[in-house]
Order: sequence, then C-alpha cells, then structure tokens
Amino acid sequence: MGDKGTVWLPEAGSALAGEIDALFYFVYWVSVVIFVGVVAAMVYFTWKYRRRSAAERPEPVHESKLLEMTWIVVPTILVLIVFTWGFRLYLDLGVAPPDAYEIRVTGKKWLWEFEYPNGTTTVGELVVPANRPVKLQMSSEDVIHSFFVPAFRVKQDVLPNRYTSVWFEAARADTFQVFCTEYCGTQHSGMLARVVSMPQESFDDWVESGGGSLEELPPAEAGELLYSRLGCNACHSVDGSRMVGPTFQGLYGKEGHAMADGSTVVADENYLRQSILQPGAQVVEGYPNVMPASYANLTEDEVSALIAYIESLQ
Ligand code: HEC
Ligand SMILES: [Cu+2]
Repeated sequence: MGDKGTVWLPEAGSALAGEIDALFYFVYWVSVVIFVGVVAAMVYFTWKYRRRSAAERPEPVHESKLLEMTWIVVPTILVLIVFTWGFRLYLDLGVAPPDAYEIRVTGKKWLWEFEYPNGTTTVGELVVPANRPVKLQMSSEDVIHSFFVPAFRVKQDVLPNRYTSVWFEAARADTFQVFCTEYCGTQHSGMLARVVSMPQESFDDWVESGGGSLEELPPAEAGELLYSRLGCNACHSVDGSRMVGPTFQGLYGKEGHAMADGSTVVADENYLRQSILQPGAQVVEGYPNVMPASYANLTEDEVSALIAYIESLQ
C-alpha cells in the first residue's frame, strides 16, 4: 500500500476518493474557522463586557440589521455549497458508469466470495483491473454484512434476499483492505478481504486462467492457493492460532487426536480427506460442527492438493 493517508483520512486509492476528501476538508476548514471565530469573540466579549462595579447597570442592547443578515446569509450559503457538492458526489457514487466491469460478491459468515463473469471465483481476494470502473453486485447468504473499502471511500450494506451494489475505480495497481462493517457474529472482525488491482492485461490473463492455474503448480502450492481461494483461511489458521476451526499447523500425523464423541484418531491422509469431504462425520473435540458440507464436490486433485498443503505445515 502506497500512500499512508493522514490523521483524518486513510490512504486514497480510487478515482473519486480525492473529490470526497476535498469535500471533507472543505467542511473541516469551515468548521475550524467558525469555531475559532466564535470562541475568540466569546472570550473577548466576556472580558470587554465584564461587570466593573456592583452598581453598574448595562446599557440596553439594540439589534443590528447588518449583523443579523450576515449571520443568516453566510451560513446559508456555506450549507448550500456543502449540500450541492455532497449531493453531486452522492449521485456519482451511486450510479456506476455504464461500461463498468461487473463482479458478483457474496458475503457470508465469515468470508467474502467474488465471482467473475467467466465463472472464476475467489474468496477473500478481490482482483480488479486498475483505472477501470468496477461494479460490485452484492448479496448475503445469511445475515446483514457491510462491504467497506476505506481507501476507496465506499461502504455498502450487503443484505440477504436482495441485491445492493457499489462501484469504484482503483486509481493504481496496489492492494487495499476490505472490512465487514456490520456486526455479524463472533468472527465479524476477522471477515476481511483484500482488493488487488492490477493492469488490465495482467487482469485479463488472471481471469482467463481461472485465477491462476493450479495444474502448473506443485501440489502443496496448489493447495495453498486453494486454501485461500476456497475460503478455508476464514476458519483455519496455519500458524497455530485458534479460529472458528482448529489450526492446520502440526495437524498432519497427529496421534491421539480427540474427537467430540470421545474417540481418538490419527490425523493421516484418510482422516484429512474425510474431514474435508464429510466434515460432520468426525467432529474435533471442542469445536462446533460448522464446517460447510459444500466441499463434498471438490475434485480429487483439489482434495489431494489441500492435503499436500496441510502435510507441509509441520
Ligand atoms: C466456516 C468455517 C470453516 C471453513 C470455511 C472450513 N472449515 Fe474445516 N473445520 C471447521 C471446523 C469448525 C472444524 C472442527 C469441527 C469439525 O471437525 O467439523 C473443521 C475441521 C477441519 C479439519 C479437521 C481438523 C482437525 O484438527 O482434525 C480439516 C482437515 C478441515 N477442517 C479442512 C478444511 C479445508 C481444507 C477447508 C477449505 C476447503 C475448510 N476446512 C473450510 C470450520 C471450517
Ligand atoms: Cu460480516
């Protein structure tokens, strides 16, 4: 990530971010000037009109038409500027350019899934062409989530049973952080993703190849790619830390591995295979049986690659 942002705003990474920030700073500086002016006048008047003796009676105050008009007209003009400026930006943000590249986004507890027009899918990583408008068509598989990319200054709720959308144009080839900003359960704070923007040609190659070709990689590396692409990373760490599911580190070959039904197993290839294809068959002690059953239709190569990757994590 290039630019680090300021005290007030995070780095700016989209075509519209600069304009949004300009409006923010306009409101900010107007507020600063008014605040300083009001406080200074207050302090000065407190001193100037202080009571000098117990017998002092103040002169009656007469209104000043000029003064009153000034403090009605000037704020009205400022507020109208902010309104027009803000409303135009709001429309720009709300309506995607017609040539925008469309990507489907699904939010679910607790990951983000992205699907491209040719069927390529990724989890936790949104790859986009830089300097081209991208429109996200979003929905949720369960509860309400919210898609937030601070660097792009876009945030939009993602709802079940309804589409919402958001668009942006990444201003450079870079990576940007995505957050979920609607509290959605225990792993809400871990519902993260990255936007990876790249030049159009690299992006085209990437989408064509289905998001990086698995066949050309050694099994453990293909497994590592699948681990993030299939969303295993949303629930399983590879560094020993506990997430929704157990860590993969040191799992392979573990003896006396305790199951919820009281039995123990050896975590060999067959056990790993069954854990992926039929997660409900043997549930690890101390963990909920929440691993999706949808991995049952992974291909033989994919399962082997995942197992090879888990084996490599000793
Ligand atoms: C929604 C969360 C979730 C996702 C996504 C998920 N798992 Fe799991 N997984 C779990 C939980 C929870 C357990 C422990 C309970 C159980 O055994 O079913 C588990 C157990 C396992 C186990 C057995 C672990 C052990 O310590 O014995 C393996 C292997 C495994 N998962 C592999 C995968 C792979 C590979 C993927 C991706 C293709 C994946 N999981 C995706 C939640 C998840
Ligand atoms: Cu969420």
